Amino acid sequence: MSFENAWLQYSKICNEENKKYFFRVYAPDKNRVTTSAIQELACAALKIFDCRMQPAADQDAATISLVLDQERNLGTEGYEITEADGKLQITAGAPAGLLYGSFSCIRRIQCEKPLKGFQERKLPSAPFRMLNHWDNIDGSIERGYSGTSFFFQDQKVLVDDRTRMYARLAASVGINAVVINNVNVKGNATKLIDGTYGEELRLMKEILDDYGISLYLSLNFAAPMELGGMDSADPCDPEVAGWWKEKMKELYTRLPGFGGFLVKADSEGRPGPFTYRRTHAEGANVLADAVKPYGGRIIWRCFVYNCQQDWRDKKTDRAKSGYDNFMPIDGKFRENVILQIKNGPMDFQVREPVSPLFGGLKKTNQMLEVQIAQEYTGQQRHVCYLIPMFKEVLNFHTYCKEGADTVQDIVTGKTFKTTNCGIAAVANTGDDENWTGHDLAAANFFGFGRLAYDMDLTAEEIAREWISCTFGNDSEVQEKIEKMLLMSWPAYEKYTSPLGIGWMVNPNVHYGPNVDGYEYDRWGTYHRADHLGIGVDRTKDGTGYAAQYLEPNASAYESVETCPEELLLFFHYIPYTYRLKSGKTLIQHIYDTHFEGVENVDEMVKLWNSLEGKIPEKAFTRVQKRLAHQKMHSREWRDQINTYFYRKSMIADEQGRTIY
Ligand code: GCV
Repeated sequence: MSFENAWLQYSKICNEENKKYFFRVYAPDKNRVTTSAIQELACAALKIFDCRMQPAADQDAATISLVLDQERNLGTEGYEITEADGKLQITAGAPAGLLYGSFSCIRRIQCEKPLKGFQERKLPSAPFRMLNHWDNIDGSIERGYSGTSFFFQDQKVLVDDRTRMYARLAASVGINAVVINNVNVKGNATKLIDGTYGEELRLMKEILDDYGISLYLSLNFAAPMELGGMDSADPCDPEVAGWWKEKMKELYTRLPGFGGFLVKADSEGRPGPFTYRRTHAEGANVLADAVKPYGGRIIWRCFVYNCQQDWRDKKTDRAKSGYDNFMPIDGKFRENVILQIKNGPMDFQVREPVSPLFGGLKKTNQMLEVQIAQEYTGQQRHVCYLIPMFKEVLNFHTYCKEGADTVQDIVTGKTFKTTNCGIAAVANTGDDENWTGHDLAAANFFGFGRLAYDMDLTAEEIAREWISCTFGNDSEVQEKIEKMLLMSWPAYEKYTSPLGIGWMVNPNVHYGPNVDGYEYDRWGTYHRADHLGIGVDRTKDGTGYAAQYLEPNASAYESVETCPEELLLFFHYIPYTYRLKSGKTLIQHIYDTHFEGVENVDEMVKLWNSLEGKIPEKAFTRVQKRLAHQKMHSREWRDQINTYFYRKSMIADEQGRTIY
């Protein structure tokens, strides 16, 4: 097994029926993306079947044909696969569709499913399917848990074989845009938009272009000052606007076809329009106007909040800030601006409600941001398969439009009839041999892409595909790893933060239990536990956050009786003696779930250990070590949380288990 190949292992499979399609390929289109598709099919044929695929003179002589056909309504990224009489045809409206169709055929043979009779028609669910890398120009990665960057090292941009391998992996699951640098743009990273790194970025863009992936950068809103020597970055100052226009002209001359920019402004110390008493629409629009002549886009993040809260103030609420900042300017953004909204109103906790901006915003392009880097969900040392969480977010009903009101409807363009929408994930890759540190964390990278391209897939289907492509089709391996993946997010939730409360982590590093870590921090993210109960009152008597939702969600969250229990403590302050629907008291629920979560981890350890000999040794040992850590660490979580609440409430565990 070559770990660098991740799920593109292309391990040997003896299947004469599937092999017979991989002899002669016909592809009249000579576009670079089509060429990548042919190369990928040839590579798979050779590695899987020992078969050297040859070009065919015409379609009649071919066993597999890649055909462009504008009449089939497949857009620029959809495809159709048809099998007839021992021949496969992949049809698409544009080369990217041929590439995705080719990867689909390859996945099918990796999963040992028959190509005979195979018919598939797919159009991507989300128009934008992006990865956001938080890589710094010194090579470090903010919230990176898989080594250092493969895009940057020591103030340099890296372009090498790994860039191509990355592009193959990303394209194989349907990713079509990547932001290579951290949204916190500092130091030399600001210079990524001028000529300093022009040649390296040109080379990188060429490789990404080969795989239908657009290159994006994060930019520094204060660049007119830091690079241009101006004394202001006021977006409404004509000189500032002129500076941006000139910069973009230079950049697009160097990098024609460049995608655009991702911007974090007025957040966590980053500069932004607020400094000049301008709105975020004014901030985004000045950039949007500058990139518009070149077809560029501005992806503007809604992660804007005041991180200097006072615990005595029970009205100010970080959860409210995204909505408070962006709802008043709905409709004020240019058409080439997309607002990127984190899935929850806080920050990638193991459980949060869906951001009320989804459903709230009606006149602005929107994109969902999730995080596959497991910042708050075990940092790629714990197994935590996040696709089930993303499915829940996508299936959430906002009630903004009858029949088209889910987050999925919004980000796929169904609700507001647009193609300026999509889904982005904060990436979980680094220069570790296996890309993601934890071998099982690769399921999140794979899964995110597959889900973004095809939101009809279930989390189970995605897990099974990933296991087959990575570890093969042994049924025991399949069943056990699938079980581990699917139990992992619920388990993590059980042994960490109960019922949507979140944040009980060590500040800054965001790893390991620390119930009061943020409670007494100036950052101001509270759980408000005392000797009687716990939870944040976000009803109208509290911060008023629940009212940001459309009805009937607002009323459902407002009342303790109708609030979904998994979010109870997010919305309400609840006494420890309160009886949940299960009949258990809140305190007993906290104890029970923490014991259960640890038992779940023990089960995962057993499942993995029983696969010894069936998984390549290096991967087996690597995962085994991380599971041993997870086992120990889940106990630490259980004990700290249980002891904390026992000491606060002085109510003993009904089952008399050890609580320190
Ligand atoms: C890139 C959280 C993370 C930060 C991150 C920020 C963001 O606060 O801890 O590391 O910064 O989110 O999404 O911008």
